[in-house]
Amino acid sequence: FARFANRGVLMNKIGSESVDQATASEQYQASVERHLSNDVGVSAENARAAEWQRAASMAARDKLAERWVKTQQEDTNNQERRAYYLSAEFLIGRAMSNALAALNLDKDFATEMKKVGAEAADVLESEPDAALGNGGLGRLAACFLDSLATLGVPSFGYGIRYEFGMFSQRIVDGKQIETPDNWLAFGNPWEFPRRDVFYPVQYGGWVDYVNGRPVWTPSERILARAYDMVIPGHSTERVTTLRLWKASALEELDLAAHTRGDYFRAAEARSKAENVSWVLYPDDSTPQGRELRLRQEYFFVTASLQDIVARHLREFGTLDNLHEKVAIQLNDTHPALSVPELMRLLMDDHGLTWEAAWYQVSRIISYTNHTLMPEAIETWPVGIMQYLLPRHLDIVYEINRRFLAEVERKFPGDKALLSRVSLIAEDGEKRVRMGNLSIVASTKVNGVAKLHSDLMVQTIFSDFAKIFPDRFTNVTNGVTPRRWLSQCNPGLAKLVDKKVKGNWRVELDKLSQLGKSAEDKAFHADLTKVKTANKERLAAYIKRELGITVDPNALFDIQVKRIHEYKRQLLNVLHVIQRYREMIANPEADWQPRVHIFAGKAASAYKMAKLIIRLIHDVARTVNNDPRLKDRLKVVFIPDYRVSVAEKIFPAADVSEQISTAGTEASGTGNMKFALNGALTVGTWDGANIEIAENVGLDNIFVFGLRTEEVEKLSQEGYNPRAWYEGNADLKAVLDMIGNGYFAPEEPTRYQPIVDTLLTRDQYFLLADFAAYVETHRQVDVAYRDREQWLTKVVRNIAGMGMFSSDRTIGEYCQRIWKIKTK
Ligand code: B1H
Repeated sequence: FARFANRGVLMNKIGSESVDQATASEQYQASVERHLSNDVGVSAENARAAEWQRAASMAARDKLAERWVKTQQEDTNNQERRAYYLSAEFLIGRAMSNALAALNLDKDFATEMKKVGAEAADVLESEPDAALGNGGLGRLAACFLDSLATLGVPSFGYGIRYEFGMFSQRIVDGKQIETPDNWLAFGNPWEFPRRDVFYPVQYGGWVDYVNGRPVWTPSERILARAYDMVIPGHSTERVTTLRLWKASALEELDLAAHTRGDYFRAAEARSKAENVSWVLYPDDSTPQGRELRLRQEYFFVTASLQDIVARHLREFGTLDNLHEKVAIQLNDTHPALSVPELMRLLMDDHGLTWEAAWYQVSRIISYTNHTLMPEAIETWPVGIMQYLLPRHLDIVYEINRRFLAEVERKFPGDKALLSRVSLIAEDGEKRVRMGNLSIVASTKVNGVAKLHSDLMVQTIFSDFAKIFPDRFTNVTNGVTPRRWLSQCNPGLAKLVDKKVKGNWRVELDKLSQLGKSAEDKAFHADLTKVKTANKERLAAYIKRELGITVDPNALFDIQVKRIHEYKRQLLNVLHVIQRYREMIANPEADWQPRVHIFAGKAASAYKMAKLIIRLIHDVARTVNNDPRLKDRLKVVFIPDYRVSVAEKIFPAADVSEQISTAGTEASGTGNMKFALNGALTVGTWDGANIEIAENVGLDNIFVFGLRTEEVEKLSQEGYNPRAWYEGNADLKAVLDMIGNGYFAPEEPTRYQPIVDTLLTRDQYFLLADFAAYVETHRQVDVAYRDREQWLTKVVRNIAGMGMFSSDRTIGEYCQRIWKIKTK
């Protein structure tokens, strides 16, 4: 202690920030060592990387806890409106590097660790990812928390503490194998279990009307227990809270059963209850799976709303002003049960009338739509709702009755309209439409990129746009520049620091200053050095993971995202095969060496996506081992794509593949991470690609393919993929190779299903876009060879990415949707 006290005096005397900094780092290191001994229980001499990691995160957590207490106190005192972000997914990834950066301890960490004989990189690598999400939607929620904290917005994230997150992906003989993600196996040093914060969650039973008042008698009751994670802000001491709910039984043990010797029964209630928060998205192809998913959605919705109401009552003692102090954002429809649940809480538990409750609910809730794909729009069979949530179904019916009456008044006699906008789908099995429910109750409904928001009101929600013209808006997605530039690409961040005045990490617009260096040769040389180092780092990872050697001087062309037909990884493969054909036909030509990198997971029940993964592996095997190519073409599938792997991939890309069929990708956020890290986009006129193009300039992006209207027109006219196949000899040859078993001689029919769907249906217009795509890649090769020109484009990309910070996005939510002031 004396050591620090002296430092303090010294610091005050000379007032030097660097001494202050050194002190902070030394104090932190001392705390790490204390935790190592007191909490982890090992000596510094014997500690392994994972043990240092635990100690280091506990020490960081201590520091964050101080900020947390302060933030909570400020928010309680200030009584400002809070934003509550409800999401079934938060794809956080690792927390350590981000925490160190927020605490300004990141720069000395490696040096301090070295002193005790530990390698900082190994310590950081030993942290498991918190993978409580599937993909873009979940990662967006995580970026939003980072920005909420950084902007100092009074806020909470609410979700589920899944015991098992997104499955781990292993590849065996080219096939995806899913294994459980036991991320909590060694405990989670970042979380604060709040043992005194829990709420009942009830399911089933029936509803009686006693003197006209509904009384729900549930048949099952479990508990939701709060586990908090602190989310640090950057360049501020403000933090936000991610509160995740874990399911538990009311009584851990049926003692009577145990005494009878019925141990199975004794533990049954517990395991049944805990099942609710056990795994992220149980496979929804089975009825049991779907019911569990509905249980999960209600579980985190009711716990979060009860918590919000309890906090408000503690702070204000009345619910009259709830709508002035609470803004709730629904991240897609997964938390849409918030609508009937908040009505139920206000009416049944707190005695408000229907009108008073609705007045509040419709001012509190807003909804973000993330997809136009019909199969991803949630509906729940009325039967399951009746059985699990009878009171909520009653409320949904009453909302619907009143809403349809209002529509009938505005548009008299339009029966078709009524049936289209009804909250209940009546064609076939009756189902509750969660999107319609969310819209009817929302203050604002937003899409996630300009095109997506436009299509949303022109297509799936056009009736609602007529009924509620002022309700719909756009808030284009963004990503946090802390994780996705500063932390994942320290080399580039350092260059940006040299060129850009001001704190670009929290004011990303400042990147535009790079524009003046777009043609600066010395800057180009620095950028090349950084990119090459990042490619070497990824090449080493590929070597370690897969044993494949790739040349860091080759062009790295990368497509990473969930495997989905609409995202068209297959189109990418068709181009690779076409290139392969051209190269073996003319092996002496001066081919641009390329590495085509893929990564992504397929949903476990999605057969076609899994077959695409297998095809990528079979093409890789063929291409990578063909001596005629002399290593100038490599294909790599990096397994188990996740946030921590993404952090190694984005900084190493030369070309970013964003090739969804126009009109299908709501926004994309990987596209932003690539461009921010100096990759040029090959992309369709879709999602946020369009706004990226507008911001970096059309000369600095490779746009190809059919536009949304053209896709629509082609489809109206009757799209015949076979005609495109017959009409393009290259395309025909490529598809024939796949169909004839060229890539799977041991089982020539393996890819027949792929060729069949492409020739008979081709729902996503791959064949129509093939020629333009191949031609665009020829242009990419030419452009890449002109190094100065290419690097100018790279600079213009980075310089143009200022608006894609999630700080800008959250600023817009605050201003236009939540009505919350930001500094
Ligand atoms: C997005 C989802 C999604 N849109 C259902 N919809 C899910 C739908 O497990 N489920 O049931 C999970 C996720 N995810 C993505 O959201 C869009 O496809 C991206 O284009 C967009 O960038 C991202 C964030 O807005």
